[in-house]
Amino acid sequence: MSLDNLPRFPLLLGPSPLHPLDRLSQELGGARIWAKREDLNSGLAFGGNKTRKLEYLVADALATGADTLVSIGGIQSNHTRQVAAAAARAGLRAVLVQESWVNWADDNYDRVGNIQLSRMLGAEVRLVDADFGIGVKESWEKAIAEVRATGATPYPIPAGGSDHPLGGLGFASWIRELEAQETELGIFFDTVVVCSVTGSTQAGMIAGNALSPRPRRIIGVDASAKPTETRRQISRIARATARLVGVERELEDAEIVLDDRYHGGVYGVPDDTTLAAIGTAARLEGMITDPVYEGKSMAGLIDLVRRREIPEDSTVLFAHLGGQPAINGYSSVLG
Ligand code: 5PA
Repeated sequence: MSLDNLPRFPLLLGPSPLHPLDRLSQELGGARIWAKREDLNSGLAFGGNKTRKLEYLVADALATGADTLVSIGGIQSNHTRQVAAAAARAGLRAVLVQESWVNWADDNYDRVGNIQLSRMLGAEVRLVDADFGIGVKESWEKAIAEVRATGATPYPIPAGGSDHPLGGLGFASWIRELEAQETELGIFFDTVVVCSVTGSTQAGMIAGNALSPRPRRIIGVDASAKPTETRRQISRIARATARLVGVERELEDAEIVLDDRYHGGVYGVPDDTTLAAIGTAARLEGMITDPVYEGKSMAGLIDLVRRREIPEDSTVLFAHLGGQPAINGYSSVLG
């Protein structure tokens, strides 16, 4: 099997845009920094990294005769919002389990942002009281069984579309897409900084990188605050995806890099460093990052460039994976 002949249901508008972050680079005084924007990858409900993964999962759902996508996330899950949008586009139903993963006090937290959008997109949203975890959840298994009991055909999509045989494909192809853009622009990004929680975004990149004639450093920034679980999941998905796309060697542990210094202690809660990074990207670049994911990977990028852990002569790419709708549930600390 190779990346070229795996079926995809088209959800993207084309390659996601790339642009330099000149004022941020100048402020930090080291590496040249660019961004690749998954928040601008599609016309579907504000896009994001899951839209790219879902091209493969929705194709599989349609091929296997499923009629209902069943997925899971936190109340402000970006993933479930993108499942809702993809279901609408593909003419499928969506049942979304939204767990209380984050203990956040804004009184509109369960009405605005992602959850509002999922409801507008026609998904059936089920609120469940349960803690954060990237593993298989009982509430999700129950929802799958309930859909089946009604006579419908569920297509189970795990948290983040990650722990699924096709979950790593979207970002293995992202590396291909990036290589074509680099050739066109005459540039090479020696380092990519990417936020990781359920792991298949980074895992796909690692698998795609292993196929590449010119591999680069992929630095994951953990936002799960449970880095042991996230690292284990990245490693498993990267190895499975590598086999699926035809990498003919075992991946080495050194290819799986997850930095656990920037998660702020708790999933879904920004600390002062996260909020400062969000402010810096907004005020220098007009670029919005969210308090759950990209605010944390932006904090990582800023610190790694400042400390020269990403060297001065580097050209580094910030993978912006979306997530902005959640800011509406965080007005007590943002703006
Ligand atoms: C998410 C995930 P992975 O889960 O593939 O590691 O991606 C991390 C990530 N940035 C980074 C944004 C904006 C994300 O939404 N979000 C999850 C969700 O339910 O939204 C899967 C956790």
